[in-house]
Amino acid sequence: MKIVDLRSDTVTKPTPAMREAMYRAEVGDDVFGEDPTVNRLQEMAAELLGKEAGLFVPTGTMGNLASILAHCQRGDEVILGNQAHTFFFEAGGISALGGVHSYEVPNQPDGTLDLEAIRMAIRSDDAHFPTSRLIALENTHNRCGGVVLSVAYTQAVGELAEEFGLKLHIDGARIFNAAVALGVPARALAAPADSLTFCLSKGLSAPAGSVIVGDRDFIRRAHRARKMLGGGMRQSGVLAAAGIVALETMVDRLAEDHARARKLAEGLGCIPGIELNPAHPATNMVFVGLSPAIGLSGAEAAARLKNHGVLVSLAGARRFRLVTHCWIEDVDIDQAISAFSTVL
Ligand code: TLP
Repeated sequence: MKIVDLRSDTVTKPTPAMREAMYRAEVGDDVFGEDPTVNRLQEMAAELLGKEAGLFVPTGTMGNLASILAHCQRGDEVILGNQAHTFFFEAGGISALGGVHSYEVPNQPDGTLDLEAIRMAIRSDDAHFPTSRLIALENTHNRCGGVVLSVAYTQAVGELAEEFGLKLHIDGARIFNAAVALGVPARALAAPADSLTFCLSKGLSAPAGSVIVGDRDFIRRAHRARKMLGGGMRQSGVLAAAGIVALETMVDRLAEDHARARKLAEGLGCIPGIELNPAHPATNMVFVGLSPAIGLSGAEAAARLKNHGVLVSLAGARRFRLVTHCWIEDVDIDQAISAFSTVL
């Protein structure tokens, strides 16, 4: 039986072209800035996102953390969504390691933070308060359903940040999914931000790695933070080579993942007991709820789906997340729909 792994797009493996490029990669000591392949990836990333410079980091988590450390001092505050990956899933690193305080603003269902709520969260200059330093957005927004923040919204937040002398960081782990879904260049989504992290290891299918982009001075500080966090990887051109292939060959095809996510949602929507948000999927994620009529817990349903070769991740007691990616084909979508239909 074929295993249809819809737990995440992080399960994607390097393509044959990536393995070939990894084998052939020219390398050097990247902590000295001497790995030509890493340097090429960083330049490509900066160019694509319309920023001065880039920095290759091992993970999206380190990319967000190094960016926040490069923007903030201890006791500074970052305003971010209460559903943000950085708030939820990054082990509290910004406060544990950076002494950075978080101010959580409720994410709206469309992944945005209400502009007025951000404005209210910005502290006045008072010794009682932490110092507001940074606003962080997430695009696409994972826990809000893989939804996309528009260029106009991002610009509005950028203007607000500027009005109060704050910086704007974007967790753009899946920024290329957002760009493809909106039909805009990724640089348009990055333009209002001072920094952005994107991942090569998710829908773009590289084995590991993320890139931070921003201006040269910011990247210099992020480079120091990366070293401090233990992320100076030496001959990491072997990994960067796969990242270059990812950027060259895997971006446009993300539209196929989005189309398959829609097909999956359509099929699941016909099964009694399944609850879906009719406005979704916006990109490659389908969140599925179980109606009270279904007498199984989420964990029980997931275990039964696994017996039918379909892997999903739990996103709540009775909620799953299903993520399409380049290793998922049309027949796999059919297998997933029929497994749900049998199990429920
Ligand atoms: N997200 C993973 C899990 O951690 C939930 C996933 O399967 O989706 N930002 C966003 C928006 C992310 O979704 C993720 C990973 C990260 C950052 C962290 O990236 P990594 O895993 O490379 O540290």
